[in-house]
Amino acid sequence: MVQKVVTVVRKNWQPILIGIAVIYFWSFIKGLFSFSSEKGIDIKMPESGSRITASQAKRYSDRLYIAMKDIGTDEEEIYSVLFGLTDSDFASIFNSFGLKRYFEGGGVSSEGFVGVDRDLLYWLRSELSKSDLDKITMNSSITAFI
Ligand SMILES: [Ca+2]
Repeated sequence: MVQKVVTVVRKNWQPILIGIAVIYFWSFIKGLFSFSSEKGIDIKMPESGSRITASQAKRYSDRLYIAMKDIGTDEEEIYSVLFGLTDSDFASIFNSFGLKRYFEGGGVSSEGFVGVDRDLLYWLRSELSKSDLDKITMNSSITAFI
């Protein structure tokens, strides 16, 4: 039996190797590309009591997006937006941000079919380290990162 398997493998090592390579390649491609059908969940946070107007929320969410969308992260810019805010204030920014496509592989925004639409919390958690998030918690009354 074992002898037979060894003989079959010996005779067919090329197609077996190709088969394994195809499976590896496919799982790699699948991990790399998440198609637009795999959307994040668009949940709104409760804004009641927010001190931030809709247009301010838009400006703040744009600033956060610009601070995160390229390779690396502009932590200082994120701090300058979020420090001093409350949960309700943050909710206004979160809701204004909506879903933006994020490519985990490079920590960057994505215009094409690569990446997955993610909300602001996902973006911030991906872009910032635990100590960055703790810093925001300590310098604001935002509880989303606790
Ligand atoms: Ca980034």
